[in-house]
Parts: sequence; C-alpha cells; structure tokens
Amino acid sequence: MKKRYELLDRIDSPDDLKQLGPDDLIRLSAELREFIIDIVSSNPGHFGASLGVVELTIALHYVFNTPEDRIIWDVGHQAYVHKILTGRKKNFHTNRKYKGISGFPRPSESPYDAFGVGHASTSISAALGIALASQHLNKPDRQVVAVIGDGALTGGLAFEGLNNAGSENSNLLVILNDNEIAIDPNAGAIKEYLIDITTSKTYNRFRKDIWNILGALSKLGPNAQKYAQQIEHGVKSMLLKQSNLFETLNFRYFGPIDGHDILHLTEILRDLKEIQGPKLLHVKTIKGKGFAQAELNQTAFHSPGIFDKETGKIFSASAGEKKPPRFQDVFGETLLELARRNDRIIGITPAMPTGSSMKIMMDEMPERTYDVGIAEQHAVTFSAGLAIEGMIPFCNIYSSFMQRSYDQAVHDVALQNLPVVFCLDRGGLVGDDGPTHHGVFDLAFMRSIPNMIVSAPMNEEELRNLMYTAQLKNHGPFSIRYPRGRGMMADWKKPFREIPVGKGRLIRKGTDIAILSIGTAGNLAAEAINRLEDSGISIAHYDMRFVKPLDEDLLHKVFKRFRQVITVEDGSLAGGFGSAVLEFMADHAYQCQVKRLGVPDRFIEHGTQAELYRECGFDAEGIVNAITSLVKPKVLSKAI
Ligand SMILES: Cc1ncc(C[n+]2csc(CCOP(=O)(O)OP(=O)(O)O)c2C)c(N)n1
Repeated sequence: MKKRYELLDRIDSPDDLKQLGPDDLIRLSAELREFIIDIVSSNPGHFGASLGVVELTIALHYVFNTPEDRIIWDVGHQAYVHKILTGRKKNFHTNRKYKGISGFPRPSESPYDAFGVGHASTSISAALGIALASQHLNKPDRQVVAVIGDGALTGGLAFEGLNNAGSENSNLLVILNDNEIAIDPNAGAIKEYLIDITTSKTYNRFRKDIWNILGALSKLGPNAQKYAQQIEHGVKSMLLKQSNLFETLNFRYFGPIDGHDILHLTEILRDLKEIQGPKLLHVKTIKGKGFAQAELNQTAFHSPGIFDKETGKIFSASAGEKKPPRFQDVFGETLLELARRNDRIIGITPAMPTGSSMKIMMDEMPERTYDVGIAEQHAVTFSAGLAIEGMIPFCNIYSSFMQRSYDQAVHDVALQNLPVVFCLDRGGLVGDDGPTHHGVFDLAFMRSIPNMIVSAPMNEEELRNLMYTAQLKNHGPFSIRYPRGRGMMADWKKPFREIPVGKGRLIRKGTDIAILSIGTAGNLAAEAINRLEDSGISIAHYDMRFVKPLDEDLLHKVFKRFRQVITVEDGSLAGGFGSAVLEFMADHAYQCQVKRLGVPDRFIEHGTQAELYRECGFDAEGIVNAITSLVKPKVLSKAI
C-alpha cells in the first residue's frame, strides 16, 4: 500500500510548498528524508548528498521564486529533493531507469532544472552566465543561485568562475555546501582552509557581531538596512579582504551557518536576496544526514546500490555467489602489484580513489599515490611533470571526465611524448548515470592525438597484461580503457605477459565474414557468434586490442580474405574504431562491405547497460542481425 505523507502528499510544486508555515518545514524535512530512503534503498541512485541538502533545498524553493529565479546545482547528484519538490515526486520511482527521469537536473525534463549538469565544478560559471544574460534581457530582479559542494570547489573551473564573477556586478549567490567530503574524504588545501574559516574564533565572533548589527538595523527599515549593509561591507572588506579567500575575490562572504537549521536558513536567504552583487553563503551540512549508516559511512553511501532501509546493510552485487571481479578492482589490484615491483610507478586519481579502486594502492603506499581533487586537467599535467622526471604515472580518469583534460593530453603529455599511462575507467555506455557519464568519445578523441597508444582490453587478463606492458619500457603516452562493471573471468590473476603493442589477436577462425572488435564489446560479438553456431555461417573474430597503432598486418589479411567485415565498439561511431578501420580500407584501396556497430551520433539516455547496448544495436542480438543481414544463414537454427 502506498505510504502516506501528511505534508509531502500535498506538494507538487514550490507554490504548494509556499503554502506551508515555517514550522511545518521541519516536519517536511523528515518526510522528504523518509521518502528518499524508501525509494533509493530499492531503486539505487545517489543517496547521501541529497539527504544532506534537504533543508537547504526546501529553504531555496521556499524563499526564491523558482523557476523564474534560477538554481544551478553543481554535479546535480544532490538534486533529488529539488526534483521531488518540483513536480517529479510521482515519477521519482523511475529515477535513472530506462525511459524514466534522469538522476541529474536536465532542462529538457523540467523548467525548474535551470542548467544541465553531471560533471563537477560548472555551477558558478553557468550561474554567472545566466545572471549576466538576465541583465541583458532586462530582468534585474531575477535571483541566480549556484549550489556547489566543497568537493566540486576543488575543480579549477569553479575558481575560474569565481574569478570572473568577482569582477562583474551580477546578482549572483553562491552557496557553498560544505560537508567536508567529496565521494572520498575531500583532498587538498582548500579543505583545510574551509575548516579553518569554520573554526576560527576571532573570525566567527566578528561575523556574529556584524550579523547582529545588520539584523538590528534592518528592522528599522530599508534605508537603515542599506546603511547597515554599507557598514558591514566597509568593515568586512577592510578586515577580511586579506584573510578571507572569497572576499579577496570580491565576493561578500556570509557564514558558516548550520545547513540543517531550516528556519535560520530561510531567514538568511531572505536577507541575502536584498543584497546586490556577488555573495557567497557558507553552509555546513552532514552528508547522509538522517540515516545513521550513511552518516557513518559516507563514502559507501554516496551511491550505495540497493540497501536495507532498516539496518543500512548494503546488498553488494557479489553477495552469495562468486562473480568475476569489477574491472576497477582488476585495475586497483594490478596497479599495486606492479607498483611493488617497479618503484617508479605513481598513482594519480582526481577524487576517485574508491570509484577507481586506486585506494587499494593508496592504503599500502600512501606516499606513492595522489588524490588531486576533482581536477582532471591538473591530474594530467601533474602526471606529465612526474613523467618528465622519469616516474611512470598511472593516471586513472573516468572516460567521460577525461574529456576535460584533452588539451593537457595533447599539449603536456603527447607533444613531449611522455610515458603517462592513462587508465580510462567507465569507458563505453555506463548505464544509469546517463549521457553526462557515458564514456563513449575517448576512442575517437584519443586516437587523433599523435604518439598516443590507444588500447582497450577485451577481458580482465588483457587489462592486467596491458598495464604490465605499459610500464615495461618508455612507450610514450599509453591509454588503456575499460568499462564499468564486471568482466567474465573469475580466474584472472595469472602471471603477467607482455602484449606486443599494436597487435590484435585471432579469437575464432572463419571464412564467410570477419568481425573486428575492440574492448569488451568483443564479448558481445563472441556471444553473437555462439548464437549463430548452427547457422552454417563461418565467422572469424579478431580482438584488435589497439585502436592505435592499428594492427595493419592483420587488417591486410582480413581485407584480402573477406568481402564483408563488421566492426564492433562500445564507443562513438563518429571517428572511433570502425572509422579507423574504414580509413585503413580506403587508404589501401580495399573494396569491402563494412558494417560498423557502436554508439550512433546522438546522446544516449540512461538505462541499464544491456538496455542501452540493445538500443544502439550492438548487443548480441544486434550483432546477430548485422551478421545475418550481410550473410544469409545456410542452415537456420532455432538459436537465431
Ligand atoms: C568532472 C567530474 N569529476 C568527477 C566527478 C565524480 N563526482 C561526482 S560527485 C563527486 C563529489 C562531489 O563532492 P561535493 O561537491 O563535495 O558534493 P557532495 O557529494 O559532498 O555533496 C565526484 C568526485 C564528476 N561528477 N565530475
């Protein structure tokens, strides 16, 4: 039976919310937490971050006039309360499901989603653009709010936005949601700075005095309020300009305040609406607030999967049966093994120690691993610096976040032919995170960079051996991309074997048609071939391993022997592996029918990986169809 919520059941929009009295807001916060716990425990998604901003989100929609006023969420993984309050409560159970609502804000989904997000540190730049556009459009009263976490603030883009905003007189409010954690404990000096500013007694006494004067004067009317603001600004800028980072950047800094005190929050947001110019409100929150296990184990409850809402026990996907490992764990364990043998190896992760499993090495060798914050650009140039002095950096970046570091890969690494090993995790369609996180462009964008080796293992053992090969000698830049999720091999920890760079391998002999695959999409091809076992079609299968350098000897043989070729990749068809094969064919004037399977030239939404492979036509069935459309089955079996 559907659970009843006394207040939440009445709310489908911020207008409904505004009908509540301030005292109801506390009860509504509790109901929202219960609603989220109820749904996210059985339909997995991001969890702790939304619980931490329940009060903040309610306060924002209570005080501001959304959607006319704009709220821009950074990353957007914390926007579940926002979604529920802005008309998506009834659909919330479809969150991240195929054809359901997105796990991130999307303007195409709702007018309340002011800006599309998924990657970190964009909110301030976007909000500044929106604020200045509002001035150009003669909407001076519009309020624009960016909500950014302390983790996302470690990204350089956030500082580029602050720097620019500080010199523009826009009506911009940045809310710093400081919960002292990213996915893993936040990294870098900013973290210390935020703790200092929160705990500094002198600073806080001063701030309180100013706030009290401001409060007292504001009761005397608008002129007194303006006067108070001027005093406050004058005194503050005199005393704080030197000591407060945000004030130095021309922001007026307010806080830190308790982000779970909803009444105080609404009061302060009301006051801030009246203050012109760029301002920053520092809010302290607890990630996972209201769910004990999530507060205790914030990293695991960032995105926990299915869990027991009573006990907080996370049901790990591998519970019970022995499953093949996740690719990230093969990476993590192999890196540690290699680092034990080769003391030049250094591990670098931009804020994803747990997600990438670099934590395995970090725990044993903290001095040889660096979590550099959510700073992919820096991670790559930092790796280049390590490499130029003779270290062998293994720089692990999720494929879609690597898009940020393209120039660094070109200019800082490849141009100097430095031996940075790029381990690109979450390559291909990642599933329920959707288009912001699909890692589908890397094969195409990496292969256009001179000197770059571009590889993608078909299984765990190959991943291990590619990592081993990459550190054996100086190959220049070497990228290894692998997908989200589990592989096929329970028994993957075999002795290391060097893989000849630029050499593919024959998986299966055949005479009628050749399939050339790259990466784990090769397993879908192998499954398709198995399904066609009794069809009478003789199918050759090659795992190319490298998009660059391409195995030209192998391709010459294939194009001499076969008139029909299918390429399969979990990546963009535009410019990807299949394109490379076509270029080879044209360059050598082979005439052959080539069918390319992969991700078409459009953004693919969220869903399970299997659903998305099917949509793109390179699941096993899609590959079977492609084969049978090119070669007529000689014996039709019921397997087809
Ligand atoms: C460019 C980029 N790199 C990495 C990530 C992965 N990521 C998602 S949320 C997150 C942590 C964000 O921390 P914070 O901003 O403090 O928000 P919180 O989850 O603590 O509320 C990271 C690293 C991302 N979304 N975008």
